[in-house]
Amino acid sequence: MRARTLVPTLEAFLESEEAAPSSEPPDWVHVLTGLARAGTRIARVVARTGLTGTLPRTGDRNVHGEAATRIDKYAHNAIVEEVADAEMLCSIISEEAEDLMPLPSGHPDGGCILAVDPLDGSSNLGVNVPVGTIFSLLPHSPSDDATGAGLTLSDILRPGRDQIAAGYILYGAATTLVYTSGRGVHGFIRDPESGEFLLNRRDIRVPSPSARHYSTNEAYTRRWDPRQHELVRHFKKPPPGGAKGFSARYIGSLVADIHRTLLVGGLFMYPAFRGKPEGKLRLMYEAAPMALIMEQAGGRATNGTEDILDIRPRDIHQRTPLFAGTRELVDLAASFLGHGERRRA
Ligand code: P6P
Repeated sequence: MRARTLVPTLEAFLESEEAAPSSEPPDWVHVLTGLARAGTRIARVVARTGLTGTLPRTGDRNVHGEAATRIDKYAHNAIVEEVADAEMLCSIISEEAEDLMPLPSGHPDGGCILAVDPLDGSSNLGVNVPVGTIFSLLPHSPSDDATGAGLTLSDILRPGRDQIAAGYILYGAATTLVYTSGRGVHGFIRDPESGEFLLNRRDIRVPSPSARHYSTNEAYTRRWDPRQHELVRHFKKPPPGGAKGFSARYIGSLVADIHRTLLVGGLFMYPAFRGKPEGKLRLMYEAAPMALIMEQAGGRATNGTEDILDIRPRDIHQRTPLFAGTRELVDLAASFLGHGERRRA
């Protein structure tokens, strides 16, 4: 029998990579392993969506007026249950909850806030398109009331550069967990036999030169700013000297589009446009975690001109335009959209 090469599980990797020698791993690791347990539960329900009818509308609407489905609620509840025991956690921001969710009173004094989109893109499940959970861990000063009720806005509304860790779980052909704690980006695949998340990509880097992909929903072309028009027209121009041109790639599921961009490069764009003056994507639990992943992998993420990680949120559900991917392509976008000099990719 071929010896199975021993690859570290998520827990073993965290213990060896995130803990100082001969000491306990930092408490946020318990939140991450809790998210992995929730991801396992969510993956099972996602895989059976077609059989169990978990997609129908619950009849209520989420905080943004979008029709919520049973599986969105399930994902939110699974995450809250699985991370609630983490000693480190003091409060949760969720796309599925209007306000900050303080943890049950008497919860041990936590050291971080979890901002999460429990199941981004769930409307795609009906046609079996990959969807995902996006998470961000932010610090908060332990002196505050541990139940989270006493948290101050300045504790919660922190720029993405303050994140302790961030990442996503992609429910696709394989269930993949990707995270960073500021020391590189690492990818794990869930082994259906053992149920363990096994390391399959250590220190992921956005390739350069990257795939010549641009990724955006061109149905909104009529509503774009003229500079956005010019940028996409630039991608469509035949390159000089017969060099390879750009291809369009757009799945319409943020975690899937970002995961492809992380692994092969390119430029993902969800710009602001007429009718969506701040774009569609959420800053704290979609753009900021993806921005930390991209920067840690050698890429970049902006709102078109300003780094996402430098933006201080005004409210927990604030939206932002997002341009993320290969550094030189994000810089190129900024040269079209900002006031910098025009550059050619
Ligand atoms: P559009 C899914 O609904 C989502 O929130 C993201 O996953 C995705 O990137 C975006 O919306 C797609 O939006 O307007 O292109 O359908």
